[in-house]
Amino acid sequence: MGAMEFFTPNIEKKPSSLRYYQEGVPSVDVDNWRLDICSADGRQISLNYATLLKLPQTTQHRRLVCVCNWTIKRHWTGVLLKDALIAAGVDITNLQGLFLKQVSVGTPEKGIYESWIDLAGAVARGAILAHSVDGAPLPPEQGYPLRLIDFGLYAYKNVKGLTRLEVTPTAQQGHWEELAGYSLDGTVKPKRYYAVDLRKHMFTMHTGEVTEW
Ligand SMILES: Nc1nc2c(c(=O)[nH]1)N[C@H]1C(S)=C(S)[C@@H](COP(=O)(O)O)O[C@H]1N2
Ligand SMILES: [Mo]
Repeated sequence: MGAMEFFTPNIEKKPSSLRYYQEGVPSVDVDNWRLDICSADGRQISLNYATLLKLPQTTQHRRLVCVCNWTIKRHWTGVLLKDALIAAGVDITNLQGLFLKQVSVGTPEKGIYESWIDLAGAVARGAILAHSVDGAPLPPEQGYPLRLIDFGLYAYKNVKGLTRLEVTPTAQQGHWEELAGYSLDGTVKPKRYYAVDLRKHMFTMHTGEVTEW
C-alpha cells in the first residue's frame, strides 16, 4: 500500500483533537495496555495490542462527523468490532436490545470518558476498532492506542483511548449527552456540515453515515 493511498487533503485544517479529549490526553504504555471485553453474562477476556494486530485487519475510507458540524473522511485501519466480539466469545447472532459500553483509559486529573451505543446497529454498520489513521498509528491526541468508530453516529459516541467494552442491557448518558443535551442515540442527522477534507460546506439528506461525499 503506497503512502498516497492514505492521503487526507487539508488535514492541517482539521479542528484540534485536544479540544475533543475531554478527560485529557492519557499517556499509554502499550505493553501494559489491554482491551477488556465483557460479555452480557459477565465473562471477560483481555486482548493485548499484539493480539489485536493478529485479528483480521481492515482499512476503510470513511467519514467521521462531529455534532458541532464539521466532518472529515480518512483512512482508518483496525479490526471490525464484530471480529473482536467473536474473539471474545460474544454471541453476535443475538445482539438485539443490547448496548455496548465503551470506557476510555482516562487521566487521574479528569477521569474517564464513557459512551453507550446500540450494539446490533454498530455491528450492522461495520463499526471498527481503529489503531491507525492514514497509514500510521493513532497520534496520542487522536486516541492512541485504540478507538471505536461507528460511522453512522456522531463522533461523541466514539471513544478514543479505549480500554474496555461491556455488553449490557441498558444505556446511560455519557459526558456530552449530560452536559450539552446531545441525543443518547447519536445518529448523524441530515444537515449541512463543513467537510474539512473538501474545504466546503456539504449537505447530507439522510440520517446515518455520510457515504456520498
Ligand atoms: N476518550 C474520548 N474520546 C472522544 C472524545 C473525548 O473527549 N474523549 N471526544 C469525542 C468527540 S466529541 C469527537 S468530535 C472526536 C474527535 O476525534 P478526533 O480527535 O479524531 O478529532 O472524539 C470523540 N471521542
Ligand atoms: Mo464532537
